[in-house]
Amino acid sequence: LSTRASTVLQSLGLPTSGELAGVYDGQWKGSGEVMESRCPATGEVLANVRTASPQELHETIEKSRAAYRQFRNVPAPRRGEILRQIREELAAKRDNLGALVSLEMGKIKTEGVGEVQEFVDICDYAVGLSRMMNGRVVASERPGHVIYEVPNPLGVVGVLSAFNFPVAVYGWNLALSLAAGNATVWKPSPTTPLCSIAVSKIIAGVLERNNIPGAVASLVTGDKETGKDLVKSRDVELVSFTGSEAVGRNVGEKVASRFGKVILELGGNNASIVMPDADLSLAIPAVFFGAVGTAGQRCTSTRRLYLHRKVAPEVLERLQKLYKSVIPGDPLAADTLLGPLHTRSAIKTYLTAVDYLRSSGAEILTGGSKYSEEALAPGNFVQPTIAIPKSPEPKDRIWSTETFAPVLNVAIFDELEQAIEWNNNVPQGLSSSLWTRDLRHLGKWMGPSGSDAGIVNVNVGTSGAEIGAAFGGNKSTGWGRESGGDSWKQYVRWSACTVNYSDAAPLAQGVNFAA
Ligand code: UN1
Repeated sequence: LSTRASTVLQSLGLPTSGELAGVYDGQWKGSGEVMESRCPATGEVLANVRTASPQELHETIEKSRAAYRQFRNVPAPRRGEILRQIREELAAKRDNLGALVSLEMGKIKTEGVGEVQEFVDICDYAVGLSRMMNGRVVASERPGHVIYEVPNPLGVVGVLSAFNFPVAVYGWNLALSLAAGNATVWKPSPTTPLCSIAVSKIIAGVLERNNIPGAVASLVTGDKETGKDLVKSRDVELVSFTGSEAVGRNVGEKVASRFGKVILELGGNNASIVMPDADLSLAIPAVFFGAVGTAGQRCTSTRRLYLHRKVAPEVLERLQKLYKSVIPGDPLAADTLLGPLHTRSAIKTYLTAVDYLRSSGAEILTGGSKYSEEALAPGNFVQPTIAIPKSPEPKDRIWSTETFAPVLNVAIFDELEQAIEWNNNVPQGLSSSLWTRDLRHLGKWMGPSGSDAGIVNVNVGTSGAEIGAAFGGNKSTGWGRESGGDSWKQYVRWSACTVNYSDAAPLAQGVNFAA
């Protein structure tokens, strides 16, 4: 292993040779296939991970069920105290974990560290929540009666997370699920097993010290089949899935067919709209971060840019300057702004998208190919690209499909209504952003005829949401909500409890059933 990689692994107590156990249910194991973790910047194999056999997955779910039956009786504030300890451990290892995210996923260090911070933040949120998961007292129409709406723990939560946020998205789910009194089984992306092992080790240590069964936070690394089996299991009450629309459709159908609960976080295809009255010194850097940050591999990445005709030339000129200043390279190096795409095959996705742009008559303003520097050749580096497609028509696949790479498509508009229509006329509905200082535009944008996305920002880019609000998208993004807001309410089972304190037993709605 290179010194670069072994320093990161050692800082987290991960072995630098041999095979790692990729399954945890109170004990570390893994007798399924061996999976490679590969560094997207160098191509180096970072680790070989022993994944879950079908039998081990089955046993893990059983152990998590048993753990849930015990854990649901632990008082919620006590569960919060465990989350507080997890938070402390994560914060203490924030830098090292952030570096591991960079090493294995490929995002630059500040974003890797930011992702761990996001987990810390949601832990803080869930600690508070553990004393605030309040039900309701409802007025009864009957004398001497009262109705309580009571949230109780739900059961086992299956979390299937994606490569692009290998730590934070699990964090959102774990924190709420644990506060709610559930057990989770985590199936991470097959290409980021090290992040999941490092995080699970931290959590396991805290659970152990608190005499809580480790299967409250189980881990099953594996491939598609492992994911499918987890999704199918009737012993998993809630499946939280982050990933592509195609897989998400399958997951949704499978879970619905067994009457399970599901949270879907699928593709985004997010637009920024710049009005002529916008403060361009704020808008331009934000679009730059939204489109180029994480090498365009956030669900929330800016993929469409709608510019008012009056500001289009200036915005494009200034944006291109920023694009030209991008330094690609080792995501762990301090001055790097652009890391690699996560997988080799993503290069092909990128090149196919650019080819289609060219062949359909788009103008490529900047970027449009792989980097030719020899030093970058072992990694999956592609140039951030700005294109002006020939037609602004949202139905064209250029506008209607999500390409998980740094490609920004631009169109020019004259009226806000036109831009909002373009913003909305795609299948996805995750994030959207309007740049304006005019209150009237803001009202339109946030109101009934405004953006139909789940995230509707003003003078804030499409990506980089805080944890406090519910995160998620509408339409083909799957309508899921995670993280803050009311998301926690999905991780509990609600009971409507009508209690009669009186000496009579009247029926509701005045029904008379006397013999
Ligand atoms: C994702 O891309 O799957 O809003 C999650 C953001 C991050 C989370 C992104 N807080 O960009």
